[in-house]
Amino acid sequence: MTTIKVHGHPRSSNTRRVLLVLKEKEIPYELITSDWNAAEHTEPTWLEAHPFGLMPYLDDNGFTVYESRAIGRYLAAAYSAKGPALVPAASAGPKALAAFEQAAAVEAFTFDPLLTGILHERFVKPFQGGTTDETVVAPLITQLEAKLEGYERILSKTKYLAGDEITLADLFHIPLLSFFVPAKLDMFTNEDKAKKWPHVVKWAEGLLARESTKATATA
Ligand SMILES: N[C@@H](CCC(=O)N[C@@H](CS)C(=O)NCC(=O)O)C(=O)O
Repeated sequence: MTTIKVHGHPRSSNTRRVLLVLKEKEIPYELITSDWNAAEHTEPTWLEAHPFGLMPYLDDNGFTVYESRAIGRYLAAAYSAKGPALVPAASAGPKALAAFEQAAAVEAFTFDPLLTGILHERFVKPFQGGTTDETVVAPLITQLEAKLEGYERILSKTKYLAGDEITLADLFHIPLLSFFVPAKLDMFTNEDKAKKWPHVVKWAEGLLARESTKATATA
């Protein structure tokens, strides 16, 4: 078997999402680190595999796929016999699939945009020589905290977002959950806040303590 190649960067959260799935499923892989400063991801050969010129993409013996969440789903389907399933089996039926897809959609369309907006202000802008605009951050934090109340309603009933087994929907949160402490987001550390969503705190701490999380951490 040819080793799976991930073209991306260890500091790219979207690359990390893919590496986490590979680690969880114990699939051997090689990370081919792109030259981010030289914008290698915009070169013609890269665009052959990723038409939008972003990281990461995966090469499985000549088959290429991009978009971190699509890559995760590909790995779960192509390597279903290896490691934990991470998605409901077809035999589990449409209701199990719906539970998984709704959890995955919450991550992609609610959690990710809010965190991306906050991290853009608190990390990307200062890195690019600009300054954080806290008037942009404040409403995003308010929205995120309101969403954590929704997460609490889910996680007070089931251990993970789509039931009592971990799925891709949980794992997909890890790259941006890892930024809560460095981005000074205190929802899990401020006692008054944390007591509003104790099950979310436990879930997040559990995800951040996983071996796959530690193995893919860069700092
Ligand atoms: N939705 C895409 C997002 C990919 C993405 O934005 N990757 C970032 C790195 S984390 C990137 O390539 N940035 C380089 C750029 O914007 O030029 C995915 O999930 O793979």
